[in-house]
Parts: sequence; C-alpha cells; structure tokens
Amino acid sequence: MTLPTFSVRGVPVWKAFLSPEQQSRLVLDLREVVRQAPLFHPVTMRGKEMSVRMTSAGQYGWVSDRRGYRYEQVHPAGMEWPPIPDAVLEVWRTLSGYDRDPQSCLVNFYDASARMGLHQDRDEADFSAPVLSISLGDAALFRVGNAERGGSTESFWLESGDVMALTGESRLLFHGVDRIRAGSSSLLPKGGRINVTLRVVT
Ligand code: MD3
Ligand code: FE
Repeated sequence: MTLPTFSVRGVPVWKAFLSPEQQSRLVLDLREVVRQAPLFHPVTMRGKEMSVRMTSAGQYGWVSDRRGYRYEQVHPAGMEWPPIPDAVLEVWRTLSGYDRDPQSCLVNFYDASARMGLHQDRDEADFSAPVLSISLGDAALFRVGNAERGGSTESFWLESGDVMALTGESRLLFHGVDRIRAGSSSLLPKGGRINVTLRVVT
C-alpha cells in the first residue's frame, strides 16, 4: 500500500495520488453522474441554502432540506442515484484498506466563493469504516480541528489529484473548507473544485 505524503492530526494525505490523465477521466465520469443526477443546493433546517452544490452516486446519497439532513436512496427530484464510477471505486479499493465497497459517493462542487463550515460527519452507522476524499480542480484551504467543537485547528491546501483518508481516531474530527483558490487548476474549464467523498453508510 502506498505511503501517505504527510498526515495532519491522524489524517493521511496522498499528494497528487491521481495523474492528470486519471483526474480528467474522473471528471468525465462525474459529468455523467451529474447529467443523470443534477447538482442541487442543499438547504439547512433553518431554510438557508448551502454555498456548495451536491449530488451523489451509489446506493445512498446525502441530502439536506428543511426536514433535516440524512442519507436517501433517491435524488430530491425522485430518480435513483447513478452507479459509482469504476475509476472512483478503484481509488477506494487501493487506499481504504476496507473489505466493503462504499455505498455513497458524494460529489461536492465548490465555485470560487463556496465554503463549508466546520462540522463532523456522523450520519453513518459505523464510524470504524473509513471515509475517502478525492480533490479535483481548484485548490481548497482545508481546516481540521478536534473531536469536540472548539480548540486549535490546523489548515492545509488540498490540490487537484490529492486523496485524503479519515480513519479511526480522525474519523470524527471537526473539519471544513475555508476558501477556494480560483484559477489554481486548469482541470475544469470553467474553474471551481470538485470533492468526491466515499462512505460506507449502513
Ligand atoms: C476530515 N467535505 O462532504 S472532504 C463533507 O472537501 C465534507 O468537500 C469536505 O466535509 C470537502 O462532509 C471535506 C471529506 C471529509 C470527510 C470526513 C472527515 C473530511 C474529514 C472526517 C474528519 C476529518
Ligand atoms: Fe464532512
């Protein structure tokens, strides 16, 4: 198994794990996912639109609306989520060290002004299953904190082709995206950042 480039608070990061060719292939596959299951702005329980647009592939997709957030087996428009692309599954099988395939492939799209506030991911049944994150397109300043809200944080840039894994102790750390460095990658013709997050849900 490939050694990570560095780890921050127990979160391993593989810099440029994906070649430019692999990144372009993933973008083509994700365009097909978005064609079948269009991106939408999730809405918080307070009725506020998130700046990130999302969609999913796989058996479960993450949705949020005024009723709350949860995993659903259908897109808000009613169709089933498309299958997780093989090229995405390949990354999981190489790096996750886990014997089950992911059930959810969340696709987050950030334009230049999108961000994601500090939060924990705890909607999954089994926190011992890893979460894998693939970054594509413009760089993002990622922030990781502690298992409880508050305290010190550390930030680093995630660039196109980087992969990060959240396992064990690091799985429940608070984390978020502070900003996007517009124009830092030419992978997406109109700019922006895609983050693909793979999870076992049930
Ligand atoms: C770090 N997405 O969708 S990668 C999310 O870049 C989310 O779009 C971010 O946070 C993004 O929930 C970050 C995924 C991630 C998931 C779980 C983590 C990062 C994590 C758990 C602990 C630390
Ligand atoms: Fe998260």
